[in-house]
Amino acid sequence: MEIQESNLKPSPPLVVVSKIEVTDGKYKELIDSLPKEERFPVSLRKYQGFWEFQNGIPGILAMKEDFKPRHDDVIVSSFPKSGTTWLKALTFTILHRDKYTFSSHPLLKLNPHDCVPFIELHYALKDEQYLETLPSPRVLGTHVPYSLLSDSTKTSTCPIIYICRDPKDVIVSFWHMFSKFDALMEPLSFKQTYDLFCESRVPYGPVWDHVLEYYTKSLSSPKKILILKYAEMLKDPTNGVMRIANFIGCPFSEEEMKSGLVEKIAKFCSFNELKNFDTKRSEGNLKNYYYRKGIVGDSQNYMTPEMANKLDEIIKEKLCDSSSTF
Ligand code: PAP
Repeated sequence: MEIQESNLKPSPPLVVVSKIEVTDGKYKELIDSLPKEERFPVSLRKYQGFWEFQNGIPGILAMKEDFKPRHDDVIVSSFPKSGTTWLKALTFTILHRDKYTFSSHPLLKLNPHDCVPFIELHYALKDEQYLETLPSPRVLGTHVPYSLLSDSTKTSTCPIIYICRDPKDVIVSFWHMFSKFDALMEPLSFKQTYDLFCESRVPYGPVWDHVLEYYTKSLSSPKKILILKYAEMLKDPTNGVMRIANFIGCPFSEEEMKSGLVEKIAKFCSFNELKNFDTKRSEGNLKNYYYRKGIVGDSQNYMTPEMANKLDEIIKEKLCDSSSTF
């Protein structure tokens, strides 16, 4: 079944969960008992090793308890600012390539986050029923670490694609995005953001544990979790498109390959194209924050060599060299 644009809800930025009032008494006592971080502009609490928006925790807990994927769902996951929007666009386009032509594609009119909603966001908004209204096969997104996914998600056969990116570039992207939310929260300086990252005290952090959990699980369950690296994807997007298609069980036929479809999808979901679609449909709109530069190594323009080295050392130590090349 085709996705009807009129049935899709525009996806608010995930940061709105930080403003949801927690009225649900069910989780209040637990949340109040968790370690708190107040230096981030919105209160964070540490739950099972990860810092989360205090007001987003009920959504994460409800999702963990309740969410049951369909057998043909595809889940895309990431630490924020690691290439989520790109991965959503690619996976959606690859999975639904028989349904839409490029000239009348939903991504021309909708942001990838509208086509591929965040599961925990809809739980946080108490609107999880919305996910049930989406036709199969669904592509669904999450920023939640592997350990906080529901048991059904972990034991189901539905594939999980995880994208990771050099944390130094993640920090820069993260800082730019949060600076744009000055109407919602007091912006931090770059140095303050960097320091909080080094201390792991940022939403969904520590970033290294987030990566490590999915990475470790992918080693024991390579059919369940595919790890993609932002820098590799940027270098060879065509290869990335084929890897995603193979992993989710819809490899390209010879005919499709010959017609150049793989390259066409890579181009359709490239930074310039997605940004262009976004600019056309939402002039000056908040959503422009999803597309900034889309490059590797922008951290060099923000961090001194000492700052970069310190972070590289932390990453090396925390990842035990297991996936230290992003
Ligand atoms: P989210 O967590 O808010 O969803 P996410 O999409 O993970 O953000 O990351 C945004 C980054 O991906 C931005 O990086 P930058 O700030 O360093 O520029 C954005 O520019 C980049 N990005 C978005 N789309 C693409 C794309 N098609 N190709 C490469 N990079 C992209």
